[in-house]
Amino acid sequence: MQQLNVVICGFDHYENIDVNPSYEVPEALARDGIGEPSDVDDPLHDANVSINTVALPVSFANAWPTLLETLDATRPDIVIATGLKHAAHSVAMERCATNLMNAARPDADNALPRFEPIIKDGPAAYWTRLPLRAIINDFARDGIPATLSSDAGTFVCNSLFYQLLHWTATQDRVLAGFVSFPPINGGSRLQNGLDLRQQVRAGRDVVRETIRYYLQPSSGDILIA
Ligand code: PCA
Repeated sequence: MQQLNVVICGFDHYENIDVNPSYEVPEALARDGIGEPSDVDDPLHDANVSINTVALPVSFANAWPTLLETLDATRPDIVIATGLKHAAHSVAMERCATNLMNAARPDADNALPRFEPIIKDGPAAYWTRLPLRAIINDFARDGIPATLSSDAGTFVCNSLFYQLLHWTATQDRVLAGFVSFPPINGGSRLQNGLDLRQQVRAGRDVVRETIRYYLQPSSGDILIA
């Protein structure tokens, strides 16, 4: 049985959103777990999974240091970062993070960076190594509306994701990704969105597929940074 440590982070308070899926989904997964293996051949049988969560400030300066504290304390094998996309109608799996901050509104510290790199002289972008194809297939099976997204914008979500992948590139064997959730529908005037159960299910699919891929990578070098 292999011990696998998973960190799932979200944002603690976001504008005037009452129930933030990027806070609720990590909490639900830590509380309720990721479910049973699906059949006898499922690699999930071989994993003893522990999940840690952390809620981050919507701050260019402080989101990443707060996550890094948890990473240093828990030494995870898998890191799933999450955020909220107001205008989204589906769960978006982010494919890459770009080295750009360009805020249209101030963050929690009133910072408003315009066309600035996140890491001076850093690569233009980093690709995630999450098994996006398998995840999207699971979403289809579970009836979860989903998209592949080419970036998480230019606000704090993208900045956090870029710094996470920059850090991941220095680690031996860590898989990291970013999930953008739509608003939770039902309780507000927002027309777009998905109910919380669907979003928790999406989060569970992401973690389950990433663990499977971690244990049985489909290509020999895929986890080598
Ligand atoms: N969404 C914002 C920051 C925090 C969040 O959940 C963004 O799109 O960058």
